[in-house]
Amino acid sequence: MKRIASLAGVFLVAASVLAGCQSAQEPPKEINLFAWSEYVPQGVIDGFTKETGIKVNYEAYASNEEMLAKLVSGAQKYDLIQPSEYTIEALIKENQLLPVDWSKVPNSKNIGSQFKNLPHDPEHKYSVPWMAGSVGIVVNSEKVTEEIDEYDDVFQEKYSGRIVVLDDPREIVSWALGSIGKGPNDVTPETLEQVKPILAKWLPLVKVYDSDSPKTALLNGDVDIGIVWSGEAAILYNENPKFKYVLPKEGAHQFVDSLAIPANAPNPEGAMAFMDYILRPEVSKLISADFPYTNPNVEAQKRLSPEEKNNPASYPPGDPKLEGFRDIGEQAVQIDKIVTDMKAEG
Ligand code: SPD
Repeated sequence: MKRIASLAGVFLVAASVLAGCQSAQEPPKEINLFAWSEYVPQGVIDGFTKETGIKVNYEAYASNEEMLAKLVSGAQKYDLIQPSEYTIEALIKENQLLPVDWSKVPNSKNIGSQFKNLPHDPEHKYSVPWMAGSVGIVVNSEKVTEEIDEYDDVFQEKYSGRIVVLDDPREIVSWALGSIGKGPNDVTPETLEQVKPILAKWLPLVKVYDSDSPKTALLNGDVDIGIVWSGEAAILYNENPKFKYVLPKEGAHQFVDSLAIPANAPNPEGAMAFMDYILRPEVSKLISADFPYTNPNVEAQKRLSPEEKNNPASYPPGDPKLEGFRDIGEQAVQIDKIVTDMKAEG
C-alpha cells in the first residue's frame, strides 16, 4: 500500500467521513461507488435502488490518481471503484482488491472474451469491465481543414489557444512518447528526459485542460482541436459530424475501465449485486446510450442501434494501433511532477 500511497501522493485530498454506522448483523443497505465522472447514468443507479432497495452513493473523480489518493487516505470507505487497467494492475499487486465471487455475478457470462484475462487481471479474478475506449484526436473540420493524423499535427503554433486536452499527465506523456516512436509503457528516466522538451513546446499551446467534459470547449467553439476520451468524441460526432475522430498513426491508448471491490469495502455483497445488475444487457445498453464508449458486454452490443455501432469514435473502423497502459510503479510520480511543473510554468 505504501507504493500506491506514493503514486497517489500528489493528489492527496481530505475526504469526508462515511456517514452512519452499520450493525454487524445487518448488511448495509447502501453502497459507496467511487467512479469516473460522466460515466454512470442516474437512471441505472435509480433502477438498481428500485429493484434491490440498496441506495447508491455515487462520488465522481476525474483521474485514476485522484481516486487512488482518496482511497488510500482512508477517510472514506468505498464498496466499488472504477479504475483503468494500469491502476487495477497496481491495486492487485498491492493486495488492495477483493476477488469477485462469480457465483454472485452470473451476468459475467456477457463479458466479451477479449475483455477478460487481460494483462492487468490475467486470471480474471478482480474486475468487471465497465467500458473500454481509446484516447484520440478530435478535429472541428470546419475550422481545421488540413489533414491531422499524428500528435505533432495537433501541437502546432497556428493552433495555439485553440486546443483542449485531457488533464491527465500519464495520457499527455504517452502522446509525447508516441511522437518519438516510443510506446506508452516505455517509461524510464531516459525517455522522460527525452519528452521534456516536447512537452515544453506543446503545453503552452493548450487553452483548456479538462478530463471531465472536454467536449464542452469544442461544442462551445472555444477550441477547434483536442485530444479526448473516445466517448466524448462520440458524443461530439452525434451532435455534429463535423467533429472528426482521428486515432494517431503512432498509436493510441486503449483503456479498459472496470468495477472492482476495495479490500476494505463495507458491503462487498451489495457491490457484487451492482456488478451483476450493470452486466444485464438491457442495463448495459443504457450506459452506452448516455456514454457511448466501446461496450465490452457482447449481449448489450447486439442490442445497440446501427447508429451507435457505426459511430467511428465508439467503434473505430479498420485496425488502429492501440495499446493498454501497464503499471509503471514509481515512474508515475515522475510523470505527474513533470507535467504539473510545466503547467505551472505556463
Ligand atoms: N468520463 C469518463 C472517462 C473515462 C476515461 N477512462 C480512461 C482513463 C484512462 N487514463
